[in-house]
Amino acid sequence: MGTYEEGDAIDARGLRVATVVARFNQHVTSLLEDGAVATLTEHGIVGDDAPVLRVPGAFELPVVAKRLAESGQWDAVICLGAVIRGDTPHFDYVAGEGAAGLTRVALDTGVPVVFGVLTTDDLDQALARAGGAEGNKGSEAAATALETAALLRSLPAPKISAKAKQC
Ligand code: INI
Repeated sequence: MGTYEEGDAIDARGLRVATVVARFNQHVTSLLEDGAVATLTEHGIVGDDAPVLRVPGAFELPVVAKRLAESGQWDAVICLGAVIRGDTPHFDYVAGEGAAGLTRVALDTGVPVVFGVLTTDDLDQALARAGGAEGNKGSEAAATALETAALLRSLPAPKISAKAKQC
């Protein structure tokens, strides 16, 4: 069974991973996108196996992630965004509902939906996490997507769906 320790090579062969990027705060999210694409490419996931789609803001990530996850075509969906408190009177709604929506999509569909959304107090903190002093959270989100998808692939297929169980 494919459980990984930090630093282990991930067996990403054959995985197909879609990335959705919020355009809001694009000067930050484009850096997250660069990190995610670089990590996917390092693992050989490129071209039609690694499309990048864009949405207006982080609030729109869940609905697009849901459509992708429900298509059955993707082993994981990476969602990237930047919600910055300083500029955002409705920070809590955008960040909170975005996170809740992505969690729901992952649990409803069984497809890993990775939360690569920065939620910071200011632009400097966001830039530090988008390829600056704190690393690149887009790259980390891609590694998380690959590891989780590879683990799920190694586990037995579900026999009962979450929805059927509730009935
Ligand atoms: N969207 C973001 O991704 N980041 C933000 O910081 C942000 N701010 O500041 O408001 C933001 N707002 C837009 C939001 O995601 C939706 O696109 C909009 O509310 C329309 O639904």
